[in-house]
Amino acid sequence: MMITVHHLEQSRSHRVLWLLEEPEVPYQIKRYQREPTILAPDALKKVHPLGKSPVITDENRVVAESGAILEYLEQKYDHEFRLKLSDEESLLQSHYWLHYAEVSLIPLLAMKLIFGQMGKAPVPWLLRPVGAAFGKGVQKAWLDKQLQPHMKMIEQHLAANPWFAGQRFSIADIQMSFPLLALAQRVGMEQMPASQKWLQTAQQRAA
Ligand SMILES: N[C@@H](CCC(=O)N[C@@H](CS)C(=O)NCC(=O)O)C(=O)O
Repeated sequence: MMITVHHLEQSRSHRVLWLLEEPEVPYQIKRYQREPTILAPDALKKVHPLGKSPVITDENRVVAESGAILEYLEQKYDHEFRLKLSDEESLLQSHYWLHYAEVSLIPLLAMKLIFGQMGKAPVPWLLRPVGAAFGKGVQKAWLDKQLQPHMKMIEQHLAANPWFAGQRFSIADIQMSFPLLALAQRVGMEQMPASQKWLQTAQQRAA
């Protein structure tokens, strides 16, 4: 039985497709469209109780969480070591960025999205000016300051290393692609030339 990627449009599920394309593992895609609320449709809850994407099915297994999926697929299918790392230092780096992306960086970027939307629907139109001012205030006084050291750390790392795990492209780069694309869109990367270069180089890969 083939791997099925339960793929929600415009979501971090692109990471799983990218990973499968790197070592050219055969897979099929089941597509899901977002509801008008931008939430995932209920059909995804039939695959996994949280109903989030990405989630994959492989034989009789269901695997969720992007980081766990990337590690599972790499372990099981990257027979030719196209992505697998072997030296301890790179592995440590790869683990760090794999977890850091979802646990530390993405929650701040999700807040950026939410506070940036407070002047728009579905907030009732009468409250939108107040919502917009509140959202801007929180971003300026707190959120943007929180994001600064993250941006500095990422930029310094990519100025010193071509890839997140060091010298070789790895699942850490695939995992970090989602928050870096969100950073580029929601915050801007004018102060991050090495990160911009990383994004361009990563996007030029055939996979
Ligand atoms: N930490 C999870 C997050 C999964 C997640 O929240 N996915 C979003 C798409 S980017 C989703 O399914 N959103 C729709 C919803 O929450 O209903 C992962 O990395 O897989």
